[in-house]
Amino acid sequence: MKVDALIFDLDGTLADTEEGHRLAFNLAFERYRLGWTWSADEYRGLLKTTGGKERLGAYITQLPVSEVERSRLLAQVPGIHAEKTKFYSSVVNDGAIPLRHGVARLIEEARAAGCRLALASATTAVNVDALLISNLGKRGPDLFSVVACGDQVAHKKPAPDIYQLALRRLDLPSSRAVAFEDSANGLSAAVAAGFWTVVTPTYWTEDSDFSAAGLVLPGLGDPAHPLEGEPGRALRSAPWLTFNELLERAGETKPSLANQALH
Ligand code: XBP
Ligand code: MG
Repeated sequence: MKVDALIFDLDGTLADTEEGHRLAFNLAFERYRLGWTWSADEYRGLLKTTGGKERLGAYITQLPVSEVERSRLLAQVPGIHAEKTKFYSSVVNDGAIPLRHGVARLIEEARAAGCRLALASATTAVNVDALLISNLGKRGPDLFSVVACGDQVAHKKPAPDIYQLALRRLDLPSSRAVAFEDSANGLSAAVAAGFWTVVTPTYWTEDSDFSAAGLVLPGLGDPAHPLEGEPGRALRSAPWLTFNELLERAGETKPSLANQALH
């Protein structure tokens, strides 16, 4: 399989961002004097809804309040979310959220091989630039030929829309690209768009069904952070996922024959 592009999800895949999002939501709740605080446990459950605004809406919908109060709260979602995004992007701009191990390495290997890069994320556009610039320098965003994100599509993951948008903008069929995800919703979206997908779960997403993935790994790994038990468990050539092994694996297995790495 010729791979002309790698398409990365952002939150959880490029970087482990959800603790930052959770703290930013709680700061926005304080600013709005809502009396809400999302614990890590509660937030893990809320993450089943993709999209911060949609997540807030789902949370309000289940609150034991009158319909009048519910409508009042729902009308505040855009404002609360905008406040949250301000808090979140300042945390990212302070460099508090690094890329996951192996992401920069694989991006470099792909670029050296002439393979394009794209992003397909539910997160708000300003968060994308903040993360790429804080981790890859001011030219970070330029490394990505396409950034499909946030409200550019009506239906967020698990709908395939954001991946289909990225493909249209890349002018590629899904058979010429590989997707990278961290969550069940993200994997469903990528598979529905026809991708062979690598999944690297995080604490926030690990208890999910990833059987439709082409490859499941605890991370991408790199020489300074080799994957335990690799090569030999899920990988063949190195203790991290190399671009060359990615090409080999993407060309071989159908998603239903996924090789699951033991965690
Ligand atoms: C993950 C999401 C996002 C973030 C929060 O997106 O669902 O909503 O949790 O960001 P992905 P916003 O995994 O597709 O990158 O509050 O800006 O939505
Ligand atoms: Mg994600």
